[in-house]
Amino acid sequence: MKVRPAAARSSVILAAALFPRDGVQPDMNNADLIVAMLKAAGIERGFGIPSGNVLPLMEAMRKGGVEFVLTAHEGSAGFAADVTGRMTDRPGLCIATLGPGATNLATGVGNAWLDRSPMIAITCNLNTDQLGRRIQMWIDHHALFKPITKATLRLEPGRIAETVAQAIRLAMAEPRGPVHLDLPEDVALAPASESMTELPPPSKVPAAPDAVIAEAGELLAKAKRPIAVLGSSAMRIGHPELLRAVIERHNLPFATTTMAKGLIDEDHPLCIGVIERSCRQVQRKMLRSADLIVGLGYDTIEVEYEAWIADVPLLQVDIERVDVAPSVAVALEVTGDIDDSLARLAALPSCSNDWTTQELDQHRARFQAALRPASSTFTAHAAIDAVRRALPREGLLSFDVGAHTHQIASQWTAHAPKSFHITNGWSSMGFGLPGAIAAKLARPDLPVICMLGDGCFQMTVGEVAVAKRLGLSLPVVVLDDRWLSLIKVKQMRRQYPFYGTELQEEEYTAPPQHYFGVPAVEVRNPEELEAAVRKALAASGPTVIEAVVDSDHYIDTVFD
Ligand SMILES: Cc1ncc(C[n+]2csc(CCOP(=O)(O)OP(=O)(O)O)c2C)c(N)n1
Ligand SMILES: [Mg+2]
Repeated sequence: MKVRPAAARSSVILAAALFPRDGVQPDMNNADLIVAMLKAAGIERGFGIPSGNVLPLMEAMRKGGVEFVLTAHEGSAGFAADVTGRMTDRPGLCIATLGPGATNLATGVGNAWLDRSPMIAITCNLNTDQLGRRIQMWIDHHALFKPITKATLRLEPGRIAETVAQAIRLAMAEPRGPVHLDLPEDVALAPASESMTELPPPSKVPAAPDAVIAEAGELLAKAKRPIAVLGSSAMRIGHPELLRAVIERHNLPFATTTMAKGLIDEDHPLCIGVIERSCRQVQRKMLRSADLIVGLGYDTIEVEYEAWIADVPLLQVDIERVDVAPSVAVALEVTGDIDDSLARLAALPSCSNDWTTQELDQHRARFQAALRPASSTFTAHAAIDAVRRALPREGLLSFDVGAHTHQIASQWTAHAPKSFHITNGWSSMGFGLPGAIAAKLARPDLPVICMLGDGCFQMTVGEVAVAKRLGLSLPVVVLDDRWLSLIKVKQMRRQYPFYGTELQEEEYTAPPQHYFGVPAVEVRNPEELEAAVRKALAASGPTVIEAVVDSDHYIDTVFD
């Protein structure tokens, strides 16, 4: 591995990140000062693509010990920064040049905006006196980033340290998200005229009132068939074990959204699986048999409540008020710091209900069977199971957006927080491979796999060269089904003819021997796939494994 070991993984890093009051060397320029402040906040690397305008910042990174990771596309740099933010509990960093660099980067920045990951996105611009003129590549970055960031700030001489400190604090404040900084080249190169600034800890969401917690307890006590649904806000809590404490205290069967998988080990006997993915009707029927839905950190960005809740009353526990259609029966909202709310819910007298172990076991078995229609061919669902078998329990998966997402989300058993990486708010193709690279950089000690559809692979294939350059052991499993299958399924459901969704007309033959020097192998059955993944996990670099699958069963399982 050519990567530096990850730093201590504490969620209180920012609180502890006290900058020296006078950490500015006499020969420091503003780019050096920016890097010194990012480093003091615990940021170890940034992803991006350079231009001449970026070079002063990159040079400062080289000297200042913040690694610059060259990606194949700025969108990937954004996705990688997003996953770094999720994994490390400090802002992920991404960097791009002006104009087209900035617009490419925006795809990854949008991911952090809707999926709520802490991020600092820096664009390196022309000299100050050129801004706003008709000059090659220039556009208004602040207008571009305004709708997809918490703030878009200018880095100005004399205000560099306070602006970076403000950006970090804002990115880390709940709800977390991206902050954009624009750095004109002359500002980067000018001598630093300030001291470093002390960074106060991020603001905390106020606790929910006692009376509301008590009322929530009454609702739980009354319910005979409550079901909890964990969502993506819960991914950012400081103590995920509190989720389990609440679930077990009140004997609550629990489902999750796609992004919340693994927050409680899905082997738990109260786990009923993921909602709104493959075979969602099986899950909807179960959810609608409840007499109370308890949303724990449920963020409607993944899926609106009204899509599945029908008339079951909702008890929502989150950091902010819920966004629902008028049809949703909101019984109570517990709005406040989630760790705090969970701790207090877990301390209430234990509630009992009518669920039986047998009923939950039967449900899980029915759901898992429905996801795997019988077939004599090498199905996508068999490929996903083979990958799960090959990845050790503690391993991490990063995957992509397509019909395979629905199938993976429903089939996969996630065992731990931060082990299952996907975008479901932004839902952008192209997330999987840069996400896997970032996950492996953040946790080089753990096995990581990337799984993605052939359409997503075509979009981001250049990133395998990045994994190779970094010396990352990374199996990249491509589900070769020759279609943008998710859109093909939608065409079928709407009775449109197939048009513009076929990736390749003829059957896949053997892949090329390598992509940019990364070895490629072909597999045609689950046994070959499992063996290839195990071998790739033991390799010192990435391996592309092309699983030639028959995904016809998606029409039975996806968007049912
Ligand atoms: C950037 C972006 N463009 C388009 C889409 C719409 N879209 C969602 S899934 C998908 C097809 C993905 O194809 P593939 O990677 O082969 O996965 P499959 O559906 O075949 O499993 C498309 C085009 C999207 N989500 N993101
Ligand atoms: Mg496909």
